[in-house]
Amino acid sequence: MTTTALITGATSGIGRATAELFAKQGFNLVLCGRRKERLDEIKKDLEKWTGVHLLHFDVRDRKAVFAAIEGLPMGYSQIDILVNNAGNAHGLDPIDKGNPDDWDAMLDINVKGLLYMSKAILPKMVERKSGHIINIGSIAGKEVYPNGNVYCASKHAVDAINQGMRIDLNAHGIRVGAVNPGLVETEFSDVRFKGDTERASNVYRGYQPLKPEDIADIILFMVTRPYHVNIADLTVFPTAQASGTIVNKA
Ligand code: NDP
Ligand code: 8X3
Repeated sequence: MTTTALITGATSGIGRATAELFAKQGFNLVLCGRRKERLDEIKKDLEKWTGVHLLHFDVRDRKAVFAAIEGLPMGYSQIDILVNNAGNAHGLDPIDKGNPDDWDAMLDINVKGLLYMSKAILPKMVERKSGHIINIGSIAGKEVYPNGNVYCASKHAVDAINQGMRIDLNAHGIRVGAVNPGLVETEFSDVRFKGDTERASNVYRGYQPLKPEDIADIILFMVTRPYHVNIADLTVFPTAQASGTIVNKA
């Protein structure tokens, strides 16, 4: 039977690269994001390989999340793989100068959005006693770096939720694992620095950052292991990076 995968945040970066790789693998896809035109473009592009169903909502909107999952059409309603990827950093400020709107965005999207998606999809996985959840964490969920405060808190929460899910879903035979990337060149820094493209591209200068395709490869590897193999937690850096704060730049 065809595998169906749902990817949140499929309109750019890691989510988009994963969608493309999964499509080439022949997985049936449910792709989510807020930017509808991007989703339409991606569907057009990937339909040469596989079936694609689009869901257009903000993961912060709990009702919209549940309505979208309940309304999945035949052929897309059995989600075998959930990639909880949607998320971003908003700002990079010392805690006393941080903007509470940025804090709300990071906690609501990166933590609560991930929970809503999982809650909406889990009942059928539990019923079938099978499924695979991949949570996209970060090195920011393993270490705290200067001015990272609330983004790091949101990704530490993802780390805890990943562990908690694995424990609670163990009895149901559901695989749960996290990928925790270091620096990946995507739209991440454009969002973090609110469209300051010069500051954003500086993050990736002077060394070779990871590409979103590098993370997609790892996600594909995780979901294509035999069912008795669950990669629980995986941290990946560009070779030039040694920790959240140590990057060997030219
Ligand atoms: P991008 O900014 O390129 O992609 C983020 C994706 O998340 C977009 O598709 C965006 O879609 C979606 N998204 C953001 N907010 C919402 C929302 N409220 N509702 C629905 N979808 C949303 O960044 P990345 O690909 O880098 O980020 C993907 C994940 O990887 C994130 O969880 C990030 O924290 C994590 N990560 C990134 C690293 C990096 O260095 N780039 C390193 C470690 C982890 P749209 O705007 O269309 O809604
Ligand atoms: C994204 C990587 O180092 O900007 O999670 O936090 S970092």
